[in-house]
Parts: sequence; structure tokens; C-alpha cells
Amino acid sequence: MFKIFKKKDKNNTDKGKPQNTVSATDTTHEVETIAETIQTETDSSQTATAGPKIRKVEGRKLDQQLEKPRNGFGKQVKNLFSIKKSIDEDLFEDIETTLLMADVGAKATMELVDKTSASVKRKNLNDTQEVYYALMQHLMELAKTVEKPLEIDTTKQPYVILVVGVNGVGKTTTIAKIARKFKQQGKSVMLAAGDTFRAAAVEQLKTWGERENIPVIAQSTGSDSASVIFDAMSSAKAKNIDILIADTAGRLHTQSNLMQELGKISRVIKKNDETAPHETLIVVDGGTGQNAISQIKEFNNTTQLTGIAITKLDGTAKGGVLFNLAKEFGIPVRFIGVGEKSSDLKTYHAREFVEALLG
Ligand SMILES: Nc1nc2c(ncn2[C@@H]2O[C@H](COP(=O)(O)OP(=O)(O)OP(=O)(O)O)[C@@H](O)[C@H]2O)c(=O)[nH]1
Ligand SMILES: [Mg+2]
Repeated sequence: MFKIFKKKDKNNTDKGKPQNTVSATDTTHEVETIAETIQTETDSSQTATAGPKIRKVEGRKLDQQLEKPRNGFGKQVKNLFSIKKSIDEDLFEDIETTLLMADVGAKATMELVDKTSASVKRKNLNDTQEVYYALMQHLMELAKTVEKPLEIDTTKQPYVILVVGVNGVGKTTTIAKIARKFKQQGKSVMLAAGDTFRAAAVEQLKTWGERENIPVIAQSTGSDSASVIFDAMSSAKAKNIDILIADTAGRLHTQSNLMQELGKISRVIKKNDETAPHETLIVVDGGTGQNAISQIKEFNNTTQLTGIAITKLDGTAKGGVLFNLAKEFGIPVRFIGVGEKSSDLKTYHAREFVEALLG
């Protein structure tokens, strides 16, 4: 038995990181949060208990931000194993139902149940608590597959992040939160008000910009979104801005004209810099469940997505959508939104997330 007193996950260190990149990983605060809170035990002998055993320490901020899914999904999983049950068909059926109810999705659920069942057989597990650890282990493994924090290639100037998604998922708010995060790391940031459909959208971005002291490039409502972003790129280039984040109007994936407009935005961006956008980030609402799958499929048809931000995870009792997306697409999850304040955005780290959700 060995203990990992986790300061920062190995995968999130700077080891192996290409030069000229800056990670979106939060600064000291996040490192401290992880350091003060997570203590995991694993069984190195691989004979019996194989999963992470989580020790709770007071003051885990993400625990509090994820209180709803933790009390929903997290508690339901724990309850499954709390009453002493025998390891039989019923137990696996209950695991399956619980995962499906939490938006984990059919594919991921099948895989998790199969892997857990295989672990039981292989390791000859006879205690339900050990089955719980095995399930946690497999959830953690799946969550890890999409852990790849956004790294800013500093040879790109500006590094362009295009933010897309359906209406009301939290795009504009997430942009403000990301901008703030990078600014705190000493990067210069500019915002492009590419949502030209609603007057309120431009105002909303400007208000965030003023609040965070970040310049916003905007034109009047109704102007061409692609040109606003093109102009903002030129402006950012002239002003030596490191990162340009472009907002876009919310659009339903079924609105083909608006989806075409998104294709045009990507093409026009390439006219300014053929390597841009350097990140195309789709924002999905953590409470929308299976719908998030079709949103990502459709947006991916129009513009190649390179990252996902899952918002409003503080507001859902489910919280399993991340596993669903991980299994379905494998697109890196860059950020998780856990509240309405500009500080309520976390760089996604699998272990921290899984432990806060289910630990
Ligand atoms: N609780 C919670 N609310 C959030 C989060 N992210 C965004 N919101 C709220 O969601 C609402 C919509 O956010 P916006 O940023 O305007 O969403 P949008 O995708 O830009 O919307 P459109 O531009 O209309 O498509 C606002 O009330 C935000 O405060 C989050 O992580 N948690
Ligand atoms: Mg918006």
C-alpha cells in the first residue's frame, strides 16, 4: 500500500511541455487547493483494493462548488455500496441505472460496468467496498483521457480562441472567466464581440471587459461577425496582444444558415492567420445531458472543435456528462464552469474533478 499526497498530478506538470507554451492551469490557488485537499490511497499490490480511497480534508473548494452533483450523483453511487450488498447481477444493474440517470451515457456506462465486472472477476473481489473502488478507478481512467489543459503557443500572436455553442450555455461568461485567468498569469488579452445578433450581447461583453480591464473590439449590432473577428485579430496583432478570445452568437445546430455563418467565420479567420483559430472551444451546459452529444457532433461538422468547456456543473444534480463526452469524442475538456462569478471557472483536472464529484 502506498500513499500519494498529491500536490499536483504528474500529467499536469510542465514536464514534456513544449517550449513557447503557457498552460491555462490555475496559479497557486488551484495548486494549493489540490495540495491541501487530496489524499489518495491506492493498492499497489493490485490484489484486492484497486481503486482510489479518498480522504476528505476540510476546505475543498471544488467540493462546495460541486455540492449539487456531489449530493446527487456522488451520493447515489455511494449509497449503492453503503448498504452491505452481495456482489451479484442486482448490484451491477444498480450501478448501470445510477450511471445512466447521471447522464454518463449508454456507451460509457456499458464500458464502466463491464470493466468493473472484469475487475471483480480478475481480482476475485468479495467486498462491495472494493467494487466501489474498482468503479472509481475506471471512472478516473475515463476522466483522465480528456485531461489536457489548454496551452497557449506563444509563437502565435495573437493566439486566437474561437468560442462556439448553442444559445445560453455560458459562452460569454466563460470567455470573461478565461480572459481573467490568462490576465492573472500576466498575459495580455483582447476580446472580440463576434455575437453581432443582439445589442445586449455586445454590451454584455463590454461590461465584462470593463470589469476585468480587458479591451473589447466591437462593431454595431447587425454587422458581419466574421469581419469583427478579422478586425480584432489585426488590432491584437498591432497591439502585441497575446491572446484574442472571440465570442460568437448562440446558434442551434439545426439552424443551417447560422451554422454556415460559423463556417465563414473560420474561413475569414484563416485569411488573417492561416494557423488560426488555434483553439475552437465549444461551451456546453453540464445539465443538458444527451443533448450535449448532438451539439458537439453538429458543431464539429462545421468547425473542427479542439476543446470543450462544461459550464453550470454547480447547478445540476447529475454531473456525469463529462464521462459521456469523454467516451463519445475524446475531445479535451479544458475548463469546467462552477458558478456565475468570474472566478468560478476551473482548469479541468480529472482527479480533482472526480474526487470532488464522487469522493
Ligand atoms: N450557475 C452557473 N451559471 C452560469 C455558468 N456559466 C454561465 N452561467 C450563467 O448562464 C447564463 C447565460 O450565460 P451567457 O454567458 O450569457 O451565455 P451565452 O452562451 O453567451 O448566451 P447567448 O449569447 O445568449 O447564446 C448567465 O446567467 C450566466 O451567469 C456556470 O458555470 N454556473
Ligand atoms: Mg453570449
